[in-house]
Amino acid sequence: MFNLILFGPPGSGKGTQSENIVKTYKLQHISTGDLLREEVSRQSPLGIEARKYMDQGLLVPDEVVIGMISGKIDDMPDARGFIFDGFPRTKEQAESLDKLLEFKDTSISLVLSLEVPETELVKRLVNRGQTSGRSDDTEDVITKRIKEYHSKTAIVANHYDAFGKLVKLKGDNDIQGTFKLISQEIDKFLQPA
Ligand code: B4P
Repeated sequence: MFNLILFGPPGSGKGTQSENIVKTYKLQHISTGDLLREEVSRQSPLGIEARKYMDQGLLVPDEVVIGMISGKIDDMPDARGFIFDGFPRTKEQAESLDKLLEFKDTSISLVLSLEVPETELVKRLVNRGQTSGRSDDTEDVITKRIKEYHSKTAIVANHYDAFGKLVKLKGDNDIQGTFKLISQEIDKFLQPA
């Protein structure tokens, strides 16, 4: 099994590149952002709770997110592997993911960190906000999301770096250019399906 974490600040292209990776390598995509947005649009109790945090640019509490991921992994026992997109976002989430995978006799194979300058992140997300209708794609919420990334999420990279699993990639090329860099790293583990 090949398990990839796509890591990076908000707007670095995790969701965009996950689509390319799924098409080429046939991995199962787990995006906590997408899962949370589905709950919000269904107005489930979890979604109503999550929205309070998302609209302020804050991370949703760990226990909510970890519970969602565990169920998703269990739903796909025959997967070739998983792409974790936007998860883990805290050290606690990283430790929980490691335990969940260990329980299934597998582990994280690779962490690809998309490095993008902050001015470009803001530009991309403000741009997306003009059409996405996402309440968190406004300039003041984007600024808070980036702040939250630096205070709680950036340290997750150190956690995997200590195991020799982290690779940093330049994420401000165009979409195809960035995908080429990503493929070169995945190809060291797994051939396109
Ligand atoms: P996410 O849905 O994960 O969103 P993201 O980090 O903003 O986006 P991503 O990096 O995927 O960027 P994208 O490809 O879309 O999180 C949203 C919120 O959910 C969080 O703030 C938090 O509240 C909550 N949440 C999610 N996971 C959580 C967790 N684990 N724990 C707690 N809370 C959690 O790209 C952005 C834009 O850039 C797009 O418009 C795209 O077209 C453009 N773009 C991408 N690549 C480009 C390129 N190379 N060149 C030009 N434009 C590009």
